[in-house]
Amino acid sequence: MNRLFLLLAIFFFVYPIEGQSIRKNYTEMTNSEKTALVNAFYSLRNGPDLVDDLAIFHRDFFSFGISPNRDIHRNLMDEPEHQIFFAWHRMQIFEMEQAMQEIDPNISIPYWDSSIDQSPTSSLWDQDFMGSFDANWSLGRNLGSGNLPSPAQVTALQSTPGSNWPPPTSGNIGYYVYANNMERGSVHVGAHVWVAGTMGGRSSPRDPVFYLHHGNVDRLWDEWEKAQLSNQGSFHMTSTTMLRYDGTYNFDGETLPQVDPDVIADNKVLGVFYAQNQLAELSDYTVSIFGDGTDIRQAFNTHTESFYYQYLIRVGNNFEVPEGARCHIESVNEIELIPGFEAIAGSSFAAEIDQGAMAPLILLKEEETEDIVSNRIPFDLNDDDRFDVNAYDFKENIGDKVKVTIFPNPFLHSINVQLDTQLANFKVTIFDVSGKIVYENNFEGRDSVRILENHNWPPGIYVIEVSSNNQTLLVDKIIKQ
Ligand SMILES: [Cu+2]
Repeated sequence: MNRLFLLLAIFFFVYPIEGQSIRKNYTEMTNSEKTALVNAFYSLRNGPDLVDDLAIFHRDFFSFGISPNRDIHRNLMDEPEHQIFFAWHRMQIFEMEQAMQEIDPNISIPYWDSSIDQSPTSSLWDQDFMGSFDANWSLGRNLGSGNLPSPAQVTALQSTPGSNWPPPTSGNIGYYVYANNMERGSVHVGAHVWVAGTMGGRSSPRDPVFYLHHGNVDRLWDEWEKAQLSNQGSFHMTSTTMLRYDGTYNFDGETLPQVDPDVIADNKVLGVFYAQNQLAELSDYTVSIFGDGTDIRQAFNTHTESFYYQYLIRVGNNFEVPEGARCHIESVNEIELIPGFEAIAGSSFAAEIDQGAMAPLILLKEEETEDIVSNRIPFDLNDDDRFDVNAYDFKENIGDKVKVTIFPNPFLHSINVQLDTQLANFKVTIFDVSGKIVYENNFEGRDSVRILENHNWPPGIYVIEVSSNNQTLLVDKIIKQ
C-alpha cells in the first residue's frame, strides 16, 4: 500500500485552535496524552468545578420514574423525555471535552471497552492514569464488585434491529428497545457496578472513569446507528429539548445553548469521530463555518475545527472544508487525503505531521516530560449517595441473588414468571412500547406466577419488570405473538 505522508500548510494563519475530537481507546494513548487528560480533570476541579457540577446535575435529575418531573434515566415512552439516556450523556461528554480542550486542544475523551479490558490491574488503573483519583477524591472504588459485560453480550445488544422504519408516531421501536436494553443491561450498568464506590451511585460522574465508560457507550450507539439505521432517513426519538441543554442552565456565568436531542443523534453534528486500530476515518462531513455560533459545534466555543490523532488519519469521501471554514488536522505519524476530500477556495486547511515523527516508523510522539499536578479535593460526602444500590439496577447482578426466568418468550396468551426462591412479596409490571402499563400485580409468598393476557394486547414488543421491595430483579423484553 502506498500511503502518502503529508506535511501541508496550505495557508499560514494565526488563530486560537480548539478541538473537535477523534476519540480513541485509551490503550492507544501515549504517556504524555494520558498526563494531559489527567491534569485536565484535576485542573477543572480548581476552577469553577465542572466535574462536580455535571455530577450533581446527574445525581439530582437521575430518575423520577414515570412522573411529570423530567429526568435523565430510565425513560419509558410515555415520559415527556422518552429515551433521553443516550443523547443526554452524549452532550455531557461533549461539554466536558470542550472544557478540557480549552486547557489543551489536543485532548479528546478516550473510551474504555469494558467487555475486553477487564483486569483490575490493567493500565487503566495505573497511578498516573485513572488510579490517581481514587484516593485523592475519596471515590471509594472497589474494582471487581460485579460483572463486566462479555463480548457476546455486546454483540447481542448491537444486533438489536432498528426495525419498523419509518417509525410510528410513538417513536422508533427498534431504537427504543436498543436504548432500554443498553441502559438497563450489563453493557452500561456493568462498569458502574464493577468499579463501585462513587461510580456505582447517582453521583457517578465524579469518578473520571465515568467519562471513559460513557465514551464507550456513546461509541456503541454510534456504531449501532450506522449498522442498524442506515439509509433510514432522519431520526426522531425524543422531544425537542432536554434537561441542562434547554437554553436556561447557567454554569460559570454562561448560559448553555439549547440542544435538540434528535439533532445530535448524529455524532458528526458535534464533530465527533471514533477511531480504532490506529485508524481514524474522517468522511461524510462538512466543517463548520468559522464564527457561526448557531452551529452546535461552535455554540459552546467559537473555534477552528482541529482534529488530532496519534496514528493514521484518513480524510476524504465527502469531507468538505467550505468557504469561511477553518480546519486543522494533526497526526503524530500519518495523514492520507483520499478522493472526496475538498478544501474550497476561501477556506483554511492545514494537515500537519507532528514534529519529531517524520521518520515513518516512529509511532510515538516524543514524550514531553510533564508531571501530574494533582489536587486532593474530596467531594462533599454529605450529599453523596454512593451507597444507593438502586442507582443502577443491574439485572444479571441482582439476579445472582434472585434468579428470574420468563417463559415462554415469545408468548401467545400467557407468560410465566419463575423465581429460584420464594419471596415474601414481589411485583410484576408489563409496559407496552409506548410506556403504558398494561399489567401490574403484587404477589406474596410465591416463587412462580402465570400471567394471562386478556386477549386485547396487540402482538408486538412489551417490557416486563419484576421487582421486590422497590429493587428491580429483572427488566426484559417480551414478545406477544
Ligand atoms: Cu448517567
